[in-house]
Amino acid sequence: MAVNIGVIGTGNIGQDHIRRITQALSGACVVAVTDIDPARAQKIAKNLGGRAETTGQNLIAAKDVDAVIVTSIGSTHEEFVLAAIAAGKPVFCEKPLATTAVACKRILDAEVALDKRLVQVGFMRRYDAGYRLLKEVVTKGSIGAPLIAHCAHRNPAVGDDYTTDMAITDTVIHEIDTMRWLLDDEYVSAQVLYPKKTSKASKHLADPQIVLLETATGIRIDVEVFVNATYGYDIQCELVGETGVARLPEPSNVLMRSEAKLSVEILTDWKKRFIASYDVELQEWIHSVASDKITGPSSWDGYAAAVTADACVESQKSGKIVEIKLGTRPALYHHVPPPTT
Ligand code: NAD
Ligand code: ISE
Repeated sequence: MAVNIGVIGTGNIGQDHIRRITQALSGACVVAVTDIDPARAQKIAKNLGGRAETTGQNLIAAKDVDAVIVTSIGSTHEEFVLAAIAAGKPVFCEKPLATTAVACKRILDAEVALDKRLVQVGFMRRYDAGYRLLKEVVTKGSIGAPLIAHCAHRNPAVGDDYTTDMAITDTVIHEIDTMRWLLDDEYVSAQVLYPKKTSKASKHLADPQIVLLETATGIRIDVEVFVNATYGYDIQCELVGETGVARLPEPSNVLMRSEAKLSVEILTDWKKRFIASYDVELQEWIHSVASDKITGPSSWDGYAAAVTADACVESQKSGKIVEIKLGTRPALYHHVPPPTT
C-alpha cells in the first residue's frame, strides 16, 4: 500500500521532492501540502490533485497523512518535527534538523522518550554514488588509515540575504555530516579562518572561509567554503591515507574536443549535482516508512552536526579553536550503521 505523505513548505526543494515522489519514485503519494504562502500551497495542491492544509500542525494531525516531509525554512523545523514525533508519525526533515544544538537536543529527547526512531534528516550526500565509493575505499582500508581530508564546497553565487554564519549552518553542514559518516569518527574541535575576501560577495558576507575540523582519532579536515565562486557548483573531497590518496569522482559529463580545447562542462545547480542522491535518499526513506524501520541519518546525526556548526559559528566570531563535546549517544542510535551501499 502506498505511503501517504504530507509536505510542509512548498518552496525550492519542497517542490523538487514533490516532483520526485510523484514522477520518479514508487510506493508513495503526496496527499497534502502546506505553506505559509497559501496561494503557493494551493497551486501545488491543485496540480497534484491533493489538498492544501492551512498550517503545518493541521497537516501533521490529518488522519490520511501517514508520514511528513519538512521542507520549510530551517527556523521552523523544530516545531514541525516535534509535532510529528508527538503524533507518532515518521518525519523526513531537510537539513538542518534545527538551527541550534539546543533545539536539536529537544528533538533527540522527544524521540528517545518514545524509544522509537521516527526522524530522518536530509543529509543526501550519504546516498551519493561517489561518496559511497569513497566510503568503500575507507572501509576496505584501500588507502590505509585516513590522515587528512581536503574538501571544497563552492556555489556560483548567493543572494543578499545569505549571511556569514549561513556558510556554516546552511552550506558546510553538508561536509560536517558527510565527513563524520565517511570517516566514522567524531569531531573534537573546530576553527574558522578568513582568507582574502572576494570582491563578488556582498558587503556583510565573509567569503570565502576555511573551516578546520579535528576528529577524535586525530584526522584533520579542511573545508573551503566559497559561495560566490562564480564559475559553477563544485564539490571536492580528497582523502589522504597512510598508503594512498582517494578523490571524490567528478560528476560524469561529456568530454568535448572543440575550438582547440579539451573541456568538460561544470554543473551550476546543486539540484542537478545531487539529483540521483535525493532520489535514492527519498526512495529508501519511503521503503523504511513502509516497513516501519527508519535507518537513514538520525536525530543524533542532526544533533552532532548542529553541535559542530555551533562551534564553527563561535569560532567565526572569536577566531579561536573551539572544543566540541557531544555527550553520550543514546542507545536508540547505537546499532544503526549508516547506509553504505
Ligand atoms: P525556500 O525558501 O525556497 O522554501 C521554503 C518554503 O517554506 C517557502 O515556500 C516558505 O514560504 C515556506 N515556509 C516558511 N515558513 C513556513 C511555515 N511556518 N509553514 C509552512 N511553510 C513555511 O527554501 P528551500 O531552498 O526550499 O530550503 C528549504 C529547506 O531545505 C531549508 O532547510 C534548506 O536548508 C533545505 N535545503 C536542503 C538542500 C539539500 O541539499 N539537502 C538543498 C536546498 C535546501
Ligand atoms: C543549500 O541549502 C544546500 O543545501 C546546497 O546543497 C548547498 O550547496 C547550498 O550551499 C545551500 O545553500
